[in-house]
Amino acid sequence: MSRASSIQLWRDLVLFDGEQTCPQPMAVWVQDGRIAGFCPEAEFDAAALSDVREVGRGGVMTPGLVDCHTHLVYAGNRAREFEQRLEGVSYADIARAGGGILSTVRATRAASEDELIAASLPRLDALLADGVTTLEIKSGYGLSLDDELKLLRVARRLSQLRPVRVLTTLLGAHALPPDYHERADEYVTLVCESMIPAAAAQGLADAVDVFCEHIGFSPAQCERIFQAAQRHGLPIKAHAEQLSNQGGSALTARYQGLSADHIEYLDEVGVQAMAAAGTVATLLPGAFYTLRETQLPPIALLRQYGVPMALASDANPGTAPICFPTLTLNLACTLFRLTPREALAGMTAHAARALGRPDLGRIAVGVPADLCLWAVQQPAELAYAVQPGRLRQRIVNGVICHPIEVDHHAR
Ligand code: DI6
Ligand code: FE
Repeated sequence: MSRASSIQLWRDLVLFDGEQTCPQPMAVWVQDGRIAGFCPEAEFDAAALSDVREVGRGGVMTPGLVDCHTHLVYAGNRAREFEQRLEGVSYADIARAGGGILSTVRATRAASEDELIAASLPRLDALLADGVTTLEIKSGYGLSLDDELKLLRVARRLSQLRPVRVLTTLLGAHALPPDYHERADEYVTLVCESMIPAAAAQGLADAVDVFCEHIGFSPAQCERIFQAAQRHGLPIKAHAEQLSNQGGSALTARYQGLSADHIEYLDEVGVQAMAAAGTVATLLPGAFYTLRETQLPPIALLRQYGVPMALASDANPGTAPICFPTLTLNLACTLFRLTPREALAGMTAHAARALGRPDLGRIAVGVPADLCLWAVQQPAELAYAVQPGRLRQRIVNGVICHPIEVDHHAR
């Protein structure tokens, strides 16, 4: 472990700062868990720093990856549903028949906190092994007060078991539980008057999310939830325009939402609303891929209006059983035609912004030193090749958590 007050130094790096790649080789140094400085290698003056330890040389350095949309905590799996979809049954039909999200709810309600930790840790470890230093974890497979709080507690506990930052999101309005059949408004009241107040009072949620969709909750129901969240001081976000255009993204923007996520069916009016509010567009190509969706998110409009695009795994048992962040970079480029630079910014600086943490996901003096060192020669390779095992170091708060012998020939 590299700790202590001495300065840790990385030299001769190809540096991606969260927005772009620096044109010349760079040196970066870290002190007390924060980025203390960086400059072109050619201008680096070792004599100007005392008590310096070189801990890496060569390779590509990026901010630690930020996965800003995951449903990582759940029990069971949905391989049978995967087979059904291969036989031609649609995701929406499976959901209407009580499968889909609700089948994971049944398994998750039956699981203890320890069982959920055991089920979730391998997924978390897969994300960390591919460079994640911050992730969001949603509830949403409990759908009762006690079970939703249980999932949020498990998410918080995961952050104590591994060196990673976890932000938690209450997604009580993920699906209507069977006990509230045809009583959706009453369920929304439970979310607003029990779940949100309890999660806020116990410090278990950093944000509130909704599934605004014809198989989820209506815009009017989502709006009640946004208002309740804001009364309790919690920022909001939404699963919006995933399967149809409900105007959920514009609604999210009206409540200064952190992000609108999925957005395949987003229209220009929604894009304009997001641009005006500063709401981030979170793209989830893993779900698009798994569902074999054909409606592309409006990437050209998002670029035109300058809406920041974040990129996330959506790791979940139904629509994105994918815990491989650099594959997500590849999917964004291959399926959505993002540039590798946009994809990387989407999983660093823009994802951090989607979590309300603009201090993360970038390389700047004074920000927390969450970094990755990769055994590749150019940042674009991370999106280009689908290949595990390229992470050399993962640094969280200045601590090297994933130490592999530094390869001086990495670049
Ligand atoms: N949209 C999604 O893609 C996930 N949740 C949501 O609202 C899917 C969750 C699942 O199928 O378990
Ligand atoms: Fe999701």
